[in-house]
Amino acid sequence: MADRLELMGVPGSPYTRKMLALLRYRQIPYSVIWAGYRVPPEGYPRPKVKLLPTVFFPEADGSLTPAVDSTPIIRRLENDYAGRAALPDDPELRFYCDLIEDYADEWLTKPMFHYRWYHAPDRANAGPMIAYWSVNMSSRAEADAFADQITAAQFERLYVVGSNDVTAQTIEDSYVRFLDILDELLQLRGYVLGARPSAADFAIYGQLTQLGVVEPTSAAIMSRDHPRIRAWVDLVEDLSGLKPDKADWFSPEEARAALAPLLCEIGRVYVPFLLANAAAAARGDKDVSTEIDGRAWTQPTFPYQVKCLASLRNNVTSLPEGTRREVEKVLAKAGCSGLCP
Ligand SMILES: N[C@@H](CCC(=O)N[C@@H](CS)C(=O)NCC(=O)O)C(=O)O
Repeated sequence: MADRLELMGVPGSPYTRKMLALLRYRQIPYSVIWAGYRVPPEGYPRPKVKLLPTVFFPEADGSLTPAVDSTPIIRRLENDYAGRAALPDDPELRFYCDLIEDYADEWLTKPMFHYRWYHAPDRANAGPMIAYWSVNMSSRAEADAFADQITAAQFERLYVVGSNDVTAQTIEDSYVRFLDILDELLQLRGYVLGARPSAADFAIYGQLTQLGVVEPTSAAIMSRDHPRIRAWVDLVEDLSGLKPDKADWFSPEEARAALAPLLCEIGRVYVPFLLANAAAAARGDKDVSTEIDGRAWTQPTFPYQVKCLASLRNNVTSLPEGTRREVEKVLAKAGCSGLCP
């Protein structure tokens, strides 16, 4: 099977779904192994950090190297496989692509995890789903026992993404505003950066495969108010037949106008979080305590998201001079100046 890329993941993992949709769009042959680290497949190496999806890259000597973290994996695949790029060449578009992908991976996953475990009807739905995604032939009693265990553990872990009784409204409002903005954006040319999908679309899609389909509360909001987005989630699942063209990307001018509302939303919730998280980490604080969207926000400090901020700032400084000036103006208007070093 060395001519196919193997990856391990579960249907309830937004990052697994992000990766699968990207592989299908890019027409990269793959085999998915539906499994997680609770019952890992025999004979496959384990990565240092056990996250899903895990992609097993074949080496020249026939061995497999496990890799996690969808963002660098997507960049490696852009180098390894030609054509049907998911990253735009234009440096300004590429900057927006990286930023929106990061927001989807790191912020939208807060609504995703919150809706999965915060409200009782959503918890009651998610527990058995996780049990059966993981071991589909379990007896009902075994599945229920596992569901109770995972539900109790995940409910206790809601604080890790910042979900609590004070932030619940902030998180849910941000989901609703995001859907309003995405609905308008998709209406323009079908995808976030024009008439062809990018890593930003696949990152959003991954989170929405859960928020819009699995979690009853957030899925009902999407179906009721944004049927366009609910339909988009089904379409983006398999874009293997789309024929992208270079001219399908927005021009930088089009992108600035089209993306302004989304960038403002990123400036409203995600940038303040990134800045507070990095400041807390720099002080050696184990918790972030700040205000987001007019309400108190508390959660444990996240070292990974300190790296996200550094990487976004590095993207700004690496832009060609003229582009950097334009991007800095766009970011200032959107309340994202914190991303400018
Ligand atoms: N930044 C990573 C995040 C991956 C991630 O957090 N995966 C979750 C599932 S969606 C995970 O593996 N959690 C631990 C587990 O399920 O055992 C990515 O983009 O791939």
